[in-house]
Amino acid sequence: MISPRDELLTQDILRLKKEKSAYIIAHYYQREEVQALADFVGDSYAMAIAAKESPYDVILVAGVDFMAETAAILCPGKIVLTPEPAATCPMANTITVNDVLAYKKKHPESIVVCYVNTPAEIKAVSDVCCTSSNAVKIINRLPENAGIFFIPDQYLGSYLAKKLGRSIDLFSASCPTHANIEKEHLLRLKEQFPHAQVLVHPECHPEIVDLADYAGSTKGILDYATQSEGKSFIIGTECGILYSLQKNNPDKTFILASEELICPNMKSITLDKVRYSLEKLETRVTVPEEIRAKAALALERMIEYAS
Ligand code: CIZ
Ligand code: SF4
Repeated sequence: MISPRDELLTQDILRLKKEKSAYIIAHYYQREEVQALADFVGDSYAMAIAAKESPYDVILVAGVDFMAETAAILCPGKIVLTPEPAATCPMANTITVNDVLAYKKKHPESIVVCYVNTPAEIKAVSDVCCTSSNAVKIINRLPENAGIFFIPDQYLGSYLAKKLGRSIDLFSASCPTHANIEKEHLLRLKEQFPHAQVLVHPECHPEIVDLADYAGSTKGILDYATQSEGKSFIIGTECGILYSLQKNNPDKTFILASEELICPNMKSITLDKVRYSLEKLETRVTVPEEIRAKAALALERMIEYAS
């Protein structure tokens, strides 16, 4: 339910959006009131395509920094705004350019596949990007005998290695939010709701993925729940997804696999900050041209392989 104050803020934002000819793109993990006013809500892959294809000159990205950076990389002529420049992804920030260069020196023939949850300078030293919704497709496009270094999410990487039956070198990072699902708690929920299907994100620990009926990206979870004959689902990803799940499936029941599936960085974007950002056209997200051009190659390759 949206509060009266949020309703006023929403009206202000919609007015400013028109005035500034701006387009608002939000991630599924955003607060409900932010998703509700966005022009487009999606996962990071769909957000990147929406930014690239948007005819608007001003794009406000309601998501963490790598999502706004991706829009800036793909849309060099446009003004890309973030309502909260400090909103970042702790997992994305664990890997350094030196980590990647050191690996490449040791394994010059290997292909570096970079999860979109990375800063621009990491994309710039990678061969191809992927998101959780297209990672299988991307890796299947690589030569069968190629060595692969998947960065930085070790759990998504090991999920892909298992699913595709190929050996993949991994980095050691993982998502602190998805780590909040406890196996014992999930087992209790499964007992309590025996008819519920368990749908989880592959950023979860493998022992959680092993207990699931389905593992996939946010978009994958959304599509699975929408198409399923099932009536109840235990959801193992960030709580913001409940908004779209419930909106698309008003008659189905969704139970979070943990009360702590909250990404504080995603939630740091509020309606007040969105309004300020549009009013002042701040904070603008830019990427130095030398890095942008190289990172764009890895992102464009992802788009080509995924389409
Ligand atoms: O790729 C994304 O948008 C994230 C962070 C999750 C997902 O699976 O969609
Ligand atoms: Fe990063 Fe995890 Fe938050 Fe996604 S949910 S932005 S991976 S910390």
